[in-house]
Amino acid sequence: ATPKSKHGALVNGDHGDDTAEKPLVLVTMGSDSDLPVLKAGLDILKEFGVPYSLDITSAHRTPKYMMRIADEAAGKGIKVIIAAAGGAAHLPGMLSSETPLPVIGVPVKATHLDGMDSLLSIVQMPRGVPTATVGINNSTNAALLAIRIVGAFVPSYQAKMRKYQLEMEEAVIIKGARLRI
Ligand code: RP5
Repeated sequence: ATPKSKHGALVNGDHGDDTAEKPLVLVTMGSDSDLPVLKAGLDILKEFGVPYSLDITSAHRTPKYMMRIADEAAGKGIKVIIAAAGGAAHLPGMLSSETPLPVIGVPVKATHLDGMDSLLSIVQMPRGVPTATVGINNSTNAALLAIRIVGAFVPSYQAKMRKYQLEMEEAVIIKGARLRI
């Protein structure tokens, strides 16, 4: 079972002993119903070996806890926050208003508006409160962007990103070669 941090957040790579790495990325979401959308991104973070913590912080249901998490993240060594939310998706923007860290919002397709509501809620931030926004349900790109940000300061993560890009390129070229006549 994945252990819990001091605030109840789940931490990957944390085996409850002193060897556990401190999380560099905080992945949070408005509801546990967003978790399936985040799975692809969490798999990427695991693949790259980037330690992350996982939590639920709702802008509407747990506003005080959300603000506390935003206040404390940088001091805990977190470098990037990924925040997923659907519908009136205020979570990424509200976190961004309170933390100096980069925040990447993942718009979740959660209502009859097919994620357009979430996308517009996250992308249309007022000047001064930047919030990076990936495509609807695209937690893969949120994780890759977070790794690129961390990789700007950690050469080993940047090297893994370069390898990932080269492998992706090779895979497409091989597929094309199979189709070409
Ligand atoms: C948002 O409302 C959450 O991020 C979720 O995408 C959506 C629906 O939440 P639940 O009603 O499923 O908990 O706050």
